[in-house]
Amino acid sequence: MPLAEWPALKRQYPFHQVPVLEVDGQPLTQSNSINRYVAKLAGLYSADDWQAALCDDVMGAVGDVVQLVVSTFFLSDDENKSKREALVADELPLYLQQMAARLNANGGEYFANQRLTIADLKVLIWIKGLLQGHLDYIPVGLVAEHAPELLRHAERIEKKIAA
Ligand SMILES: N[C@@H](CCC(=O)N[C@@H](CS)C(=O)NCC(=O)O)C(=O)O
Repeated sequence: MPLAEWPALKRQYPFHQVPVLEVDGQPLTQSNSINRYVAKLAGLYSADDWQAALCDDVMGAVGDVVQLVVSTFFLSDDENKSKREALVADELPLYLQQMAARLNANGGEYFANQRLTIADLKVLIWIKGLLQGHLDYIPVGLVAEHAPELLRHAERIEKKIAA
């Protein structure tokens, strides 16, 4: 889809945003409600309330930091540069370090439940995005610098889901 078509196309969605998952004619409009729903179907959520809350917490935090980067997408280059440099100096290291600490606090292998959950997948997608080098002014070395544990987590989870 050419980007020029998006402003008209998005009006079909309830909040003029994606993602949207439609199930039996009803839309789910929030990434994390979609994540939770499909994770439950796939056995990647926890039946334990506390472990489920840990999954939710990780998904919410990653959603917040991703939204900070998304908010720079349609800025002028100057504004984009200054906003992203501020993120690189402040919020991105904070979220990377906090997520690494969270992983360590839960045993170092998984974010919750001592097994693969949707929280691991949400973090994996975020980290892969940061490593791709598609985001101007956001150095790819940021993850290695602030959260090497998350690099190892990403490698492990990718291997596990490919197996
Ligand atoms: N709270 C929503 C936010 C979704 C959101 O921000 N979607 C952005 C793309 S990442 C969007 O579709 N924005 C409309 C636009 O770019 O025109 C969620 O967590 O799923």
